[in-house]
Amino acid sequence: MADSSQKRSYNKIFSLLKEHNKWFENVIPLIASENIPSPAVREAIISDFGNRYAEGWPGERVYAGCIYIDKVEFECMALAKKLFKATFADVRPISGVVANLVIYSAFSDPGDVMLAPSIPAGGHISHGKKEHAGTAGLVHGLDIEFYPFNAEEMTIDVDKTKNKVKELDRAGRLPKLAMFGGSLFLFPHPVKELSDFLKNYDIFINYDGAHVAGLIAGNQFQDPLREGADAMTISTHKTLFGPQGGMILSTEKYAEQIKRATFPGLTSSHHIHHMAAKAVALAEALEFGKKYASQVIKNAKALAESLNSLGFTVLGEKRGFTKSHQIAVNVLAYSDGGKVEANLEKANIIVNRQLIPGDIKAGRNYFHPGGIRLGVSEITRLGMKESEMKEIASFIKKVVIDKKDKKKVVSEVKLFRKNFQKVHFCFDKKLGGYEYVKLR
Ligand code: DSN
Repeated sequence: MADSSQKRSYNKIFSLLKEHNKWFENVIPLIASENIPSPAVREAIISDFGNRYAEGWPGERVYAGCIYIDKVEFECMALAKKLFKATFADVRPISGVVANLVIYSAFSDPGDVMLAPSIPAGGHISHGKKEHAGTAGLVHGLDIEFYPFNAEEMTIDVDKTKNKVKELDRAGRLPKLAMFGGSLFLFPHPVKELSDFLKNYDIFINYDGAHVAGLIAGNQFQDPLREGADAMTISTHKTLFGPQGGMILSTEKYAEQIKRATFPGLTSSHHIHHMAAKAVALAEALEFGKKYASQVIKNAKALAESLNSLGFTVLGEKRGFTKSHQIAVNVLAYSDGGKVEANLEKANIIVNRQLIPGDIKAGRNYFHPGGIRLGVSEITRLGMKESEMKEIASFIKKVVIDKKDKKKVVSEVKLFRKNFQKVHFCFDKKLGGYEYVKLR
């Protein structure tokens, strides 16, 4: 029946989807873990691949119907290996968390110790302890030890880490895994400085490049696989501008363990439409990735410097604020990260609250942490450059410091966004970045 409650729900869902797209045409999207894919990536996502299973390795599937899927997956693996200069790529993990879980399952046992960054020091929830419901502790039973962190340098402390490993060894708790990388990630981690030391203890080194994969691909950050990491797990939708998903890069030496842990260990369907879209994004990254990553880093630095000059306390000042796509700001002078996030959202500026070093000791929690985290990946993909970063910093100041009327700021943001609707750094840009596609 045309006016049944289910038909009303059905219509409501589509109108909410459209409203969301419309809203995002008019916001400043500064979530560091997000990006906007190209129209080509969106086309791959809506293909029939999304309705199929392809369990196993291409060419050795345990499902029929995979003739074309296999061809695309071989292409995807070849592109991934070329982009990251890796001899092995597993493109099947459906997220960064699953990719990390593959590494835990392949190279450790429950009860083993893993070194990882704490969350206020940039660690991701998937590196976390059982008592915090972190994936490593809760799902795989790993016993997490945090790296000593230097808050002024905003990175892992090399000498203190060496001492900690020696102490853990003396206590009979030598780590099996060392996890670098994470979520709040302003500066490269000391992989080069620590890899020989860790390898002397037979510790498997994984680098979580979820956030910085696009910067690594564009040769604008560190190069973990050349610096001593045994494997690198990534997300395919942050600075690497593909569909939501994960991936693992490594060497042939570890291929069989990784393959088995991915399937049958941690995936059945590996979301084949996203695998195809990953291949498209990898091709785009090979063509445009260097220019994109270099503009991302210039934009992040420009935004950090503008915020600092307007009076904000931007972390990492001693090292020039950032060398990645991210900026972290201590907002305790104005309120807390949760309230600032909510106020900025009312002004159409979308950021994350962020736990920062010192928060836990001071009794602050994730709902009301001391900081916010900003990322410039998406606004760079929309074609913004350094001069736009100055304008964005001034919008943020109007809301957070000057407490201006947020509705007025919304109008200004809408005007500002008018010229930035297409996705750049891709082969085809016919469709607007947030243009709603109706298939019905
Ligand atoms: N929580 C997101 C991050 O910012 O890292 C994605 O996992």
